[in-house]
Amino acid sequence: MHEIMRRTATAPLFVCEKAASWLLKIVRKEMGQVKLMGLWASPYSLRIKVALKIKGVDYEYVEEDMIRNKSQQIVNYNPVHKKVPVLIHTGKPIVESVVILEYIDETWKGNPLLPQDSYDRAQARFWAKFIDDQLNSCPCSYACIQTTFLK
Ligand SMILES: N[C@@H](CCC(=O)N[C@@H](CS)C(=O)NCC(=O)O)C(=O)O
Repeated sequence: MHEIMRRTATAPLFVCEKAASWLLKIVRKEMGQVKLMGLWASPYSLRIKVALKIKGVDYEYVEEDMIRNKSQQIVNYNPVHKKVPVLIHTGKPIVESVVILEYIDETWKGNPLLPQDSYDRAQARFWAKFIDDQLNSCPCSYACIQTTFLK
């Protein structure tokens, strides 16, 4: 009896979960499969997460262990740098965070990431490059320090 009551109580949750995952599958199919391979503490990965959020793009996130167990997939998808983030859209990998941001902006037109005015765009690009230069010269987070120095 107890088991029947438990099942009855949790059935709506189960149905909701199934419906949500079914809807998610449809949305992903509409947008083309989007997958982000990243590292939780990577500011470069975070950039991509923010851009996808602004664009409202649904995606699958795969956390990579860049310190002890770099996956073969990362090496295959990014053979030049072997780094995250890697964005995979409809099976094709895009690497380098700024390149990925441009790809996202060109692929999903709504909510542009860059300003309309070309001078303002130049300013935004300047700051993006400035941040890149700072991050390159000063390892910015524990995980990045680890991936850089503790190999
Ligand atoms: N210029 C690259 C930098 C990416 C990068 O440095 N990623 C780090 C994590 S923060 C990484 O994957 N490191 C792994 C390694 O050096 O082996 C970008 O903008 O995507």
